[in-house]
Amino acid sequence: MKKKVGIIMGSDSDLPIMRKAADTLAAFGVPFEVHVMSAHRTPDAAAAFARSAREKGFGAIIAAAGMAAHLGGVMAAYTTLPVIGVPCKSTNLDGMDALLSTVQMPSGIPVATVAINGAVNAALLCCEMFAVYDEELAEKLAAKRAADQAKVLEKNAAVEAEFAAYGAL
Ligand code: RP5
Repeated sequence: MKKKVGIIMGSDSDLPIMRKAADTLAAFGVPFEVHVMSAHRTPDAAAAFARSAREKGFGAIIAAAGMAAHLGGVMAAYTTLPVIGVPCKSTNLDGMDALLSTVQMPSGIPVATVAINGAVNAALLCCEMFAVYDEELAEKLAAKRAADQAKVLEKNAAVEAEFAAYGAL
C-alpha cells in the first residue's frame, strides 16, 4: 500500500499557505491527510498523531506553524518518520520567528526545514523521498522538472527577443 503524507498545521490560519502542499501531493497522486494540531494548544493530540503515524501508514510528516513554531520539533520528538518543517509567515516578524524555531533543532531530533511558506517544496521533498522506491513517481518528478525547465527557456527567449536590438547599438 502507498505511504501517506501527514500535513499538520498549528492553526487553520496556516491553511492558505499549506493548501499548496496538498495541491502538490494531489498532482503527484500521493495520498495525504490534513489536520490542525498545535504544539501549544492541543499538545496531546499532536503527540498522539506523531506516535501512531507510522503504524497508520504515514511515510512522512509535514509540520507547518508560525510564531514560536514548535510543531515540527514536537512531531519529530514522537516519531522517527521524516518530519519536514514549514515555517509560516506571521504578522510581526515576517516568519523569521518561525524559521528559527523550526530550523534550530538540537542534535538527534531532526526537522528538515524548508523556506518560510515553503509548502510546495515540503510536498516535493515528500514525493522525492517516496520516489526512492517508486519508479513511477520518480518519472513524474522528472517530467515536472522538464516541464518547468521548458517554461523558463520560453521566458528567456521572450526576454532575449525583447532586448536583442540593444546589442547592436
Ligand atoms: C501558530 O500560531 C500557528 O501555526 C499559526 O501560524 C500562529 C497563529 O495562530 P492563530 O492565532 O491564527 O490561530 O501556532
